[in-house]
Formats: sequence, C-alpha cells, structure tokens
Amino acid sequence: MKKRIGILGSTGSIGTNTLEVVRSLNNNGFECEIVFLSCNNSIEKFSGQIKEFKPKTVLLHNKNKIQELKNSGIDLSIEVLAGYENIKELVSRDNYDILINSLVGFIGLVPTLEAIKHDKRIALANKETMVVAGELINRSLKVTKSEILPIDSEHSAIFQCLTGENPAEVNKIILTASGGPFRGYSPEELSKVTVEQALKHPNWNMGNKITIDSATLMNKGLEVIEAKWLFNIEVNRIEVIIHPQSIIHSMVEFKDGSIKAQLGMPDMKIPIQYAITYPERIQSNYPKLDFSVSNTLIFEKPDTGTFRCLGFAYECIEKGGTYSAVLNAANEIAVALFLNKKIGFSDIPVIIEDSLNNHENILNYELQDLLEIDKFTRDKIIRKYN
Ligand code: MN3
Repeated sequence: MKKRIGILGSTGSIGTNTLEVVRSLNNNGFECEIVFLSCNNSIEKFSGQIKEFKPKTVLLHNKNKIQELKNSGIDLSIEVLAGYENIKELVSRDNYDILINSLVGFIGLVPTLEAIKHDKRIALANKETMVVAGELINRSLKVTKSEILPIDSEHSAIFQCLTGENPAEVNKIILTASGGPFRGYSPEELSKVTVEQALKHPNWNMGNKITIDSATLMNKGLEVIEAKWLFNIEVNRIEVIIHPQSIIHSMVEFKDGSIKAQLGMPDMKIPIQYAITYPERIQSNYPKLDFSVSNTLIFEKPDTGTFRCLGFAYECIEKGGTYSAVLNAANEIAVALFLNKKIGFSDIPVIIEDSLNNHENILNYELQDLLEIDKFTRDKIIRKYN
C-alpha cells in the first residue's frame, strides 16, 4: 500500500536526504507519496522540491517570504500555509500516514505531540523533542496507536539491535560517538577554535546546529537522554564510547555478555529509509560498506573533563523534571551565539552550566511548563550576551 508522507523541515540535511530516499523507494517498488512539506526560508530549494514532488500542501514558516515562494513558479493550485502557527493543524490532518520530523530544536515538540494524538507513525530526527519532553511523550504514546521510529543513526542502530529481543534481557546500550573534529584537544586548544573549524565534521555532513553539538559532545549528551526515553532504560545503563570511524552506529549488550552492533556507511539515508519501511527492508543503491577499505575500528573513552557538555546531560537526567528542557534551550541559544561569533567555543558549556545552576526544577511538568521554561532560559541568555 502506498505510504503517504509529510516532511517538516524538508530543505535541511535530513529533509533533503528523506526526499532522496523517497525517490529511491519509488524506483524500488515501495510506493511513497509526499503529502506535505515545510521549510523555514530556503525558497529556491523549497520551490524545486515542490515542483518535483507535487505535495498537496506546503507550509512556509517565514511568512515574509510567501510572495517570493508564490512567484517562484510553483503550481498555484497547491495549498500554501504561512507561518509556524499552522503546523499543529497541518500535522493533525488524516491525509497522511508518516510524519518525518526533521525540524531542528525545540520547535519540533508541538508537532510531535500533535502527531501522537492522531495515531501517526513518526520518523523522528528531531532529538530535542525527546530531550525536553521524553516523559510527556511516553505518557502521550500510551493512549494512542502512534509509534516513534528513530532516524538518529545511533538510535536506529539500537532499535535494529533490539528487534526480536526481550527488553528485560538488555544489560546496557553502548552509544558510539565520532568524537567530532576536536577529539584529543586540550581545554586550552579548545578555547581557540573557530566557527569554520567547528563546522568541519570528520565523517558526517549535517546541518550547522548538530555539527556544533558534535564538536562539543553535547550531541552525544542529547542522544543519551533521547535513548533513555526511546528505549525506557535507566541512564546508568547507557554508555558512551568514542569510535572515530562512525562505522558501528551503536551496540546493545545483553545479560549473557553477547553484544549486537549495527554497522554501515555513515549515511543518514539508511536510518531514514528503515524508519519509513519498517518492518520491511527495501533494496537500495546507496554506497555499501567495504571492509577492505574500512578495516580499522578503534574505540576510546570520552574525555568528559574537557568536553563537559556530555556530563551535563547525565546530571540533568539524574535530576529529572525540567532540567533537560533548560539544558536544551541554553544549548540552542549558546550554539546560535557561537555561530554568530558572539561568544567563543568554550563559552558554550559555561552558558549551559549557568542556566542549569539557576533552574528551579518542576517534576511533574506539562507542555505549558516546557514552553515557559524554554522561553525564559533563552531570553535570559540573549539579554546577557547580545
Ligand atoms: Mn546521531
């Protein structure tokens, strides 16, 4: 049966890869239809996607560019929604089956919660959703037929390792991390790195926010929290190991000492495709791993003394409640300030730590609490640094 797909954030790295996957699936007998696309403001790219995939509806988050989009030669019979505030209504429609949430940051939360209410399959690339609201999301999932399938490569790996297994027989999850471009740097060396250096990831070609998160190891911290909620596992049973080749995407150790790993080329199209076609596997023509080339796999412990963001994530999960929402908001703003060259690389953990130290925790939070905490945390940092 044809899969009807909606993509949030279609011009970003995951969105672009998802459309490549859709093209490939359609060529390999797995029929997909693009029902809607959303984007913030990359009009030229968005317009090209609209012309090729002919969605029924498109949502442009940046209202000021609506006329530019309409003038770009798209079919004017397509419904065009203007502004992020339409996202909830778009996602609540019954004309599609799978939501690809590839928004970056906290803005991914509201559409995730709405899609859950409407029994959708959610292919989730927006890890911030699970970080800030994992407990609320799991509560919401219990009362619907909705399911979340991870697109994040580590979590897709874990999901694949757990398929066919009894969760009670899991000893621990081993999340692999590339270590980013500054692996082995001292704190002194880290304090001098530039935006340009931080944006050069050794293995993965990704959006700017996640690339900086990879360089600080915050990305792995966010992924520890994401794993905790996706797989309902205590945080002391989630281990992070540096594996610079990014060939093993993550592993699961079972009670008997057996370990399962998922391997592949560092190519997001593989986890994206699996989240769409699960439980099926469909032929692809993506480059395959060649062990005569990728013949060295090394592992080392993360340097949490130098890369402090990873430790913050563990602390936030231990404390529970809204700490992870503060962690995420402070990180999002600190990364934006760094990208805009308003602060240095080593200021990122300082800003996050300061926000966490000044937070009053709420244990049984609701969506409204998260919205307020997110805004408060951001505003406070912006007032100080802008
Ligand atoms: Mn990842």
